[in-house]
Amino acid sequence: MFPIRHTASRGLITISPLLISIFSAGTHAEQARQLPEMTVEGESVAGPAIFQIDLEQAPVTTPDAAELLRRAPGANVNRNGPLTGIAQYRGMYGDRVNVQVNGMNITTGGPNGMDPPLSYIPRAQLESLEVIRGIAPVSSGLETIGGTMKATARTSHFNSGDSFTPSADVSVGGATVDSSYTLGAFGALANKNHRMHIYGSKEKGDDYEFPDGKVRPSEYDRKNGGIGYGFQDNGHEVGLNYRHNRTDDTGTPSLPMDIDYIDTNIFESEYNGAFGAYDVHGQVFYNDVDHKMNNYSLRNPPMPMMTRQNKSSSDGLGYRVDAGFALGAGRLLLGTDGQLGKHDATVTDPINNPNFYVEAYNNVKRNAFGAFAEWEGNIASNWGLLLGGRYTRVNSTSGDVSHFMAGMNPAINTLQTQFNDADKDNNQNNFDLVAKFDHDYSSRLGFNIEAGIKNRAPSYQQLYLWVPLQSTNGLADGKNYVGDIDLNKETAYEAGLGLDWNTPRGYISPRIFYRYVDDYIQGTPATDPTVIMVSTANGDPNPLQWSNVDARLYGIDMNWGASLSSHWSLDGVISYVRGKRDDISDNLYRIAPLNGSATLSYTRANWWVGLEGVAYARQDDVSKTNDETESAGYGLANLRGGIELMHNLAINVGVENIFDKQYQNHLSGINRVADSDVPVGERVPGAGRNYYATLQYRFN
Ligand SMILES: [Cu+2]
Repeated sequence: MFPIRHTASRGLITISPLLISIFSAGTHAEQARQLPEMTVEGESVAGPAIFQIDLEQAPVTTPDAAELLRRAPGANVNRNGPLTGIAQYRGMYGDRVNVQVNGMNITTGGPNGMDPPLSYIPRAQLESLEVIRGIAPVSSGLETIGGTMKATARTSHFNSGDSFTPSADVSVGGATVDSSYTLGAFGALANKNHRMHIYGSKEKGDDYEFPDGKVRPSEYDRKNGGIGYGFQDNGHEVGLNYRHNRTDDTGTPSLPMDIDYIDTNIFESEYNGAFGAYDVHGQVFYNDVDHKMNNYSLRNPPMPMMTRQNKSSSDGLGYRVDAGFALGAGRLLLGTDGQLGKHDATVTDPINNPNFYVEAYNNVKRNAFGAFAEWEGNIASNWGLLLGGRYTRVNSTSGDVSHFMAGMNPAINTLQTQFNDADKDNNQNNFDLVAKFDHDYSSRLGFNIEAGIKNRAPSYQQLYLWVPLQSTNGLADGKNYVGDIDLNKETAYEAGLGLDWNTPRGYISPRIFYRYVDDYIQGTPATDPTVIMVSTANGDPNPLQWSNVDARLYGIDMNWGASLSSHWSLDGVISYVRGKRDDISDNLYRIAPLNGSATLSYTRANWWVGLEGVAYARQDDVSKTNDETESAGYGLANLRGGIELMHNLAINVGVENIFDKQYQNHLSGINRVADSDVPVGERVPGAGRNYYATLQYRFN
């Protein structure tokens, strides 16, 4: 996202400094600097519609930005590897959550979710990470059934003068638990008309330690960088940005293979400007991904002759044009957007069998086109309304596939022929509706109520996986899956209630929600004997097939805090969600258990210290269908601190998991690697005691 978005008037409402200081948990120096820029898109009156994660409290050495989601109410992360964090919000994850990077939807390249959107902004380059609370406005994305999150990378900003002023930022960090280091650098040059910047980061870590040994493979190696330019004159601004990501050997112990490399180019362009009473915004972006993964570079294959490699490539083109203008006691935003994605993936065996190949996906296309209208304003004194409607058309199709065994193996031949003879088009019409009411009961108490209908068309894996494989966008349940070309879209009916109570001494913002999902897409036991035969030969006699079922998700999440004295404060987050099938008696898979965290902070002008407690309850509401195992609860303690040594030099230090506790987070996957200190079939344990330090130098 380009900086003009922070000041443009298209539906952005600056919230009061009081609310900002209340809802941003920490009150650290870094954050205080960012406060004046903060705006809220969405609700207008009572409470924070967006939860902005406090980056200052979290170490720069955490390589994966998705890890920070645990700090937002209702949010969490499904972890399959150190750089492979899949965003979860209120029990939905993967394609269901609209995760935007600089306002873009990245067309990711890993058919098993190895490069989720947040993997494209390394922690060291992250400027902000926001979670829209509750039902996401229809303007926030094409498909937002599971909510919207926004990650924004550092960028350059215009200043007020004619002469160019430089600014720079360098950070260095290290952590003991995985012997890792992080390097980040950002430089910018700007005047009132031009701005330009260049940036880069590198992170490298070894297999991390837990109290009983090491998790193998959990090493990582990522380089990410780019350049950007912006021009503004007379109220019009254009921005351009190019980013390149190169991930090399990185473990994903919960998946059948590890990352060999991920090579991604991202091109962004954006326009903002005013035409009379109309604020116009447009963006066009493109990305391509070249990706290889295998089961022999970082681990031993399950059997010596079973070496496998998967090469995949994807590219995506996205656009958006919207215009906002005053209408009644509010503003109307009209827009159109689109996302065109293409995917290919082929499994080979370059080590033991050069003839081996399976086209898992060939020339798969998923094109979404949308249009929306959203009005936001006051409908009475102390009553605010956001009302939006959207239509999105999603067209998916696939090319023909082939398998090297089709000529010899009648079962594979049957599956291949069935798929190639089928009409592979799947077209969906999604109508979304959202209404959010806000009521200011008093200056300290506000209520909100919201309802929405949201849709999601099936993902390409759910439609076009024709041969039983573990290709599920990172479910990591160890099951073979096949798709179904005739899947219907999912439709969620959701309602939520919340209140925001703020006083100078404390605040609390609970939200409760209930969501019924008609035609929820879930793997159910495959019944086609040919599928079962091929899957059995492939190691899983009980494959699943993507199907439309029904589901319910409900829960409560909140942030809260208390100001204990002028220097002491206590802030926390609690999240609870329950996910159930509605057609049979079963639970949804990989749902975060009840969890919470609280930080006791002591803050002075130039330094702060925080003692953080994190607690997860046991999860015994597990999915029988996905053979999900239960997990035990646990508690962790972390100690963090920061100091500004000089005006421009800051040091952050900390120790995480102080008591070196052995624990397994429910959302970390099941270990599939034999040559690890974790038994195969056990949930991957969390990291042991970790000391970290980062040093950041800013020049501006
Ligand atoms: Cu992959």
